Amino acid sequence: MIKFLDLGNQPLANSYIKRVDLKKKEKKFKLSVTFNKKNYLVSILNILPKEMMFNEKYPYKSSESNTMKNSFKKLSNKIKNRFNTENTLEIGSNDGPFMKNFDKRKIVGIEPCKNLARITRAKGYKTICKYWNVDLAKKISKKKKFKLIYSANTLSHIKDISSIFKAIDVALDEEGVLILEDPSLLECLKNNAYDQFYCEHIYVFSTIALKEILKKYELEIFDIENTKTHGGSNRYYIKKINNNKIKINKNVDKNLKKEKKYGLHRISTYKAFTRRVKVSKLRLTKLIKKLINKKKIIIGYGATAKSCTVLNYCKLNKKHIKFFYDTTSFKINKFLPGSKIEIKKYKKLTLKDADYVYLGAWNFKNEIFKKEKDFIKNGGRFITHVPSPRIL
Ligand code: JHZ
Repeated sequence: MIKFLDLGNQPLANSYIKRVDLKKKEKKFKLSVTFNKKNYLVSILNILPKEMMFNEKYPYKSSESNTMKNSFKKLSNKIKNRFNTENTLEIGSNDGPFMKNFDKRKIVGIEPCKNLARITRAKGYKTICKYWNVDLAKKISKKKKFKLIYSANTLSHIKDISSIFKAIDVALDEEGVLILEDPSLLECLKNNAYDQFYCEHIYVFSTIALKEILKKYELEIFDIENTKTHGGSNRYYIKKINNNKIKINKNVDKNLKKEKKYGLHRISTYKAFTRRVKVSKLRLTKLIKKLINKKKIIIGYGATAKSCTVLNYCKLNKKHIKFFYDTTSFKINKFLPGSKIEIKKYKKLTLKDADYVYLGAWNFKNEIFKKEKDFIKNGGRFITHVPSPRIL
């Protein structure tokens, strides 16, 4: 494993601080990113225990953005037409934006965060509040294996890859389909989106790495969609190698070639990314400090896990960004980890007192711009660091 990026001492990305705890010492860890020359896997170096991150206080809800709700709805319709969804499993069901498009009798969710599992259970969806592993897979598939297993933005959060895929092998029907959706390493590098790395994102997958890993578990990718969600993701359609009924789509090879052409199999590509990340840090801090010197008011939009990496790596705090707006109830009236910038409840029109708005949720730029067209019309401007720091 070769370490190529050092993002400094970072707090836990989703550990928003209560006002009464502001003076308490925060847990921090060294965030650095590595490349494995053998299997091309990119992962963070210091991996925290899962219980520290995914527990009954987990603040992130996928349903907070219309973009994600729409994406899950569109995908559900598509896969219902293409595959057998009579017996579906979702690993990491969060607050249910995927599940809710399915018949309650035909889908089971796995969600280790109690506060989230409670939400889907209350809506009548069977939700198992446990971490995904082989024992759990055996238990739930004893009578009937799953025809479809779906998991979005979850597998990149689980350290033990071998246990993930062994468990999937146990639970998946011989003719079943596994669909995985996670941020694309290629897009992350192209966009200089170093904020895709934080404690929860243990891996950012490429197709070339995933292909190598899957081979070990007798699984293979038969189709790929490049989606726009979360700043550019890949949706991998996977089957058991022995299932010859499904043909491999040409776009699998196309994606592999595209990634190789960019150099995702070479350490030099990652070293070049690191150089760009350092420049990005310098430019963002310069831009923000220049605006502050001109007495401009900057606030933040979307107190994301990604923002935690940017704010702490660039050493930005409330002197630079006055506060953040967010719609998530668990985050409101708390403070961002490390930078200790306050998070306020978003209300329509509240942007009008700011000159500039830093896009913490840059991945939802289109949705946010549509919502804030009056702010833009009246001269308000957004700041982003993706793909390079600038005023939009
Ligand atoms: P968003 C989380 O990362 C954590 P984050 C996790 N590790 C992961 O992988 C991804 O999600 C999928 C707010 N918002 O999705 C809601 C508004 O306030 O970019 C959210 O707090 N107004 C599981 O946190 C945040 O922004 C809006 O109009 O980086 C978005 O967070 C919109 C659209 C969002 O994920």
